Amino acid sequence: MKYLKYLLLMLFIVFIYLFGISSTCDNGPSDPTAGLYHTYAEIDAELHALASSYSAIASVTSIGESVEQRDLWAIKISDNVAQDEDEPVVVLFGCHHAREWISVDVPFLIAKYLVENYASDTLVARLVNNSEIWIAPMVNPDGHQYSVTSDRLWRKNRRNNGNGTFGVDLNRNYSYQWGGPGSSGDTYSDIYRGPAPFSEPETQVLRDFMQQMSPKAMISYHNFSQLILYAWGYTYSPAPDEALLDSIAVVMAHKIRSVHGKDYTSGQASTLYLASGDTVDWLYALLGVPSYTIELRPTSSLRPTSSYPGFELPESEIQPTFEENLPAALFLIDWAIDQL
Ligand code: 0X9
Ligand code: CA
Ligand code: ZN
Repeated sequence: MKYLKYLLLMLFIVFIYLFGISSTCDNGPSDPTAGLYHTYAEIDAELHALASSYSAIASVTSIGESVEQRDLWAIKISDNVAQDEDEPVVVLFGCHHAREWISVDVPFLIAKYLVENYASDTLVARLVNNSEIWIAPMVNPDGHQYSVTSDRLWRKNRRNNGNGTFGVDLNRNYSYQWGGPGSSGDTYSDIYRGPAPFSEPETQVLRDFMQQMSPKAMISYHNFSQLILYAWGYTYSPAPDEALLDSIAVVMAHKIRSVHGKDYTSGQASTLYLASGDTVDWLYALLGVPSYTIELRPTSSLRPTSSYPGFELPESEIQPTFEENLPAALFLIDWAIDQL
């Protein structure tokens, strides 16, 4: 009878041990799931898996770290991928805004499509052979993780503002026209611009990356509203290259519509609303190259309801949203190659 106490103690220890192990497995609190959408851990693993399966044309690099020291992963896709060749660079970004989960999956699926179809598709091969395509599908990993684990509608990064509020809007933190209309100096605001231009490690990383790469074209994916937006966003005045920016946007909209019939409206960003310090204005001011914010599904005419919420695009729409955006991205890469 006196051994029963020890037996129960042993069982208790075994139970605690097993419980501890199960909580570190998939879907435990340390490894959350976003259903069919990709989490940070899944993007990390899958980008590395693509690069190891297709090492001749794909490599993964950490271009820098977030506030909470997560890597900002980018996959480079090109022939002779280990070499920095004299080929036009095209950059695709996803997830400046944490809750915009589809903006992660679309550029990720484009990367996957390019490497998996290189051997069989002559168009893909020509584009990959003649350009250097850099795709960073999750540039706000801390915010995204927070959106998955704690607050689905989180938008900003996870900067501790020091007054009980968190987060800077990365798409208001770029230096060009920083502090202008459509941004806020209030730390609690969802469009808080940060204490200074490029105050955030994420935007510093993206600034340094784009300065080093000198891309010939760029797309930054967001959602929602189905729009293709170009500079300027900080003013209603037209950009010097408005005609070129618009003509490329019109072709991309046409290509998108041809896949599943979805209408993406092209136009100057300020026609949506004025916003200062965004990615597109900064890159266009720096290099004058075609740069776009693509706002993915859903359309804004369907007001969010419990059955069709704006940022929470149903999982069944991940694949079609990728499919319709693929030819638009391929067109922009092709355009960049033609500029040589
Ligand atoms: O407000 C933004 O940063 C973007 N929309 S979102 O709903 N994804 O947050 C739009 C940025 C477009 N740029 C300007 N209007 N300046
Ligand atoms: Ca190359
Ligand atoms: Zn956004």
